[in-house]
Amino acid sequence: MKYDLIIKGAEVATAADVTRTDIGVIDGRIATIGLDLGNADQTIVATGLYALPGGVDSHVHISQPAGPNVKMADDFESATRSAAFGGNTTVLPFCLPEDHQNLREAVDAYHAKATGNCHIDVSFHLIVNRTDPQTLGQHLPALLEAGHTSFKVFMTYPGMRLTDREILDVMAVAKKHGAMVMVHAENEDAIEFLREGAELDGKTGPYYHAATRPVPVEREATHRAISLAEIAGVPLTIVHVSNGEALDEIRRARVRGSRVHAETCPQYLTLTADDLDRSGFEGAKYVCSPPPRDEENQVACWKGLEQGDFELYSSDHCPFIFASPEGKQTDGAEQCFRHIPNGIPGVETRLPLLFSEGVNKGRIDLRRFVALTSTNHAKLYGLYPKKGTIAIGSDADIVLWDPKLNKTISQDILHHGSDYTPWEGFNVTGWPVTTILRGKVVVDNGILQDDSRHGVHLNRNLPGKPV
Ligand code: DUC
Ligand code: ZN
Ligand code: ZN
Repeated sequence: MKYDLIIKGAEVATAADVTRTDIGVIDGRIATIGLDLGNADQTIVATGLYALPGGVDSHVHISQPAGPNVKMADDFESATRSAAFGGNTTVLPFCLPEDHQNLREAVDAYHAKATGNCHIDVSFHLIVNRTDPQTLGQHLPALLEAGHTSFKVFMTYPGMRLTDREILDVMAVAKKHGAMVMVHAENEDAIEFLREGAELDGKTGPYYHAATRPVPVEREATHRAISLAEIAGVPLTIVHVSNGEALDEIRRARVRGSRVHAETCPQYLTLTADDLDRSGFEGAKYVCSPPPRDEENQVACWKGLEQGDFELYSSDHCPFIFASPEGKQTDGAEQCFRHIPNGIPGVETRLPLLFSEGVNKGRIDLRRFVALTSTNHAKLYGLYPKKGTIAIGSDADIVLWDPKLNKTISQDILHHGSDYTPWEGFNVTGWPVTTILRGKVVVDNGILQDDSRHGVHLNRNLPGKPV
């Protein structure tokens, strides 16, 4: 057999095994896994490296409308470039309808933004922020059938949040079509109560973003979301879980027999609310929702990863420029935290942070790293086994990983559209050196190889079960 590409000499890791073997690629797919493969047009010698399934980051925000006069720092070109440098080959951004758009028009507009601009593959989750009969009766079912098999609902943010009844109505559509409901679990009324109190007391700096979204706000909403899903009879995914009490709600639900999936993010493992208390307006760089907590909750989230409670580890990449009136310094933000755009960049640093803090520190093994960063995302969101593994017939989406490469994370070495990283100065060991999408090298040793932007949109199957 003549291969287009052979990767030789790597330790090949999947969610199940780590084996020293070679990989032969034909027409963008893995054709053979074994030794002595013979000839290829291109051979990459990867001795001393791991070959991992390309990262699948199932929670990113790209070119998402973010309010009047605020602009997200990444478009599809810059976000997918940054993701590729970070060892990812697929990202799943959220499609949020603007006020004048219905859900179908919003998806069309996202396709127009993404087409021809992606360095890696993408697939859109939907955000359901309206529950009128046309949305629930026509647009959502048609889009689910067309392969957008997951959507997110919000329990916070005026204009986005749904009532309990609305969430139930949306869940009923998910049930009919077998789709996955993702929930942003924070109690908006409780937040507004606390926010008004903070404002009256003159507590308006970035830190009070965290103080007015304390753990019970998330714990209560997590419990309620799970209860609603039990009532509607659907599985659900709680995204960006930040603390031990919310995770306890998920554990208890599973003991009851509920199918609840859970995601956490690097910010809940490595940052704390004290970061929002940095001097001047620096704390705004760390404003995201839910906010980073304290060290005790970091430990609880690490335990959740170690024990297998979290199936997903995503970036929640939601980038804004710090030094811009269209970003973190938008009108009114320096006067009150209420106006600071929520979100931080992180698609490029997700994998190195978990490898360094998780694998190198003995908290998780390499197979679990692969499951948390790639395989489970592909399984849960209907992309497996095309994505998320190294197996015969799968897309040849492979990241070559140098487990010994030491880097200090810094804005200078990243490729996102934001002007800062929350992990400035954070030291990591383990870094992606080559990212391969469907058999083509996209990034090699810090250089974008091929700017022809081969990424495509993927229609997805129905959700499967993570490992
Ligand atoms: N929710 C997200 O999922 N991402 C960023 C901000 C938010 O509230
Ligand atoms: Zn969210
Ligand atoms: Zn998010």
